[in-house]
Amino acid sequence: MKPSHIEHIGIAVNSIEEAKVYFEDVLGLECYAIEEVADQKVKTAFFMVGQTKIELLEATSPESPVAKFIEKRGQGIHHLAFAVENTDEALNNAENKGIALIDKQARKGAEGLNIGFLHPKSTLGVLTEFCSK
Ligand code: CMX
Repeated sequence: MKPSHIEHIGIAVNSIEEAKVYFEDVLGLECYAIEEVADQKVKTAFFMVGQTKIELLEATSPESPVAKFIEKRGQGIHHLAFAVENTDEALNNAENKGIALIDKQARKGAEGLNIGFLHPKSTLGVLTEFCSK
């Protein structure tokens, strides 16, 4: 059940086009994929740093969790995603230990990964995601 590594760090941004400039020109990272995840109402852009990714998140609708987040808190770190062997098992394990789940079961996220979220109220204010292949 122990996560193998931090799969990605999600950062909420107003505009991927504008935010990309910092990651590319200042940090020298390469944006290797841009993908819309309709289910989550976001557009995503990915950069690799070692075995961890930076995931930029731009809302595609005012009802997107990312739009609500930016409205309340402004741009910034939105969530932390752990790579696990099996997302459903990791969610079950967390629930059995009293953690409130956002997703009872894994669903498909960016890059075809199986993803599931834990509620930030149960995880020290940090929206937490499990990801597995
Ligand atoms: N990190 C920490 N706290 C967060 C948060 C975040 N990313 N987003 C919301 N919250 C907090 C709010 O600040 C608020 O706290 P207070 O009650 O103290 O004010 C509380 O959660 C409720 O916030 P809300 O704006 O009323 O939003 P909702 O309850 O409607 O939704 C959440 C919050 C976390 C359940 C929702 O954003 C969610 O389901 N997130 C998971 C899915 C997601 O974020 N998808 C986008 C990324 C997808 C991807 O990576 O592919």
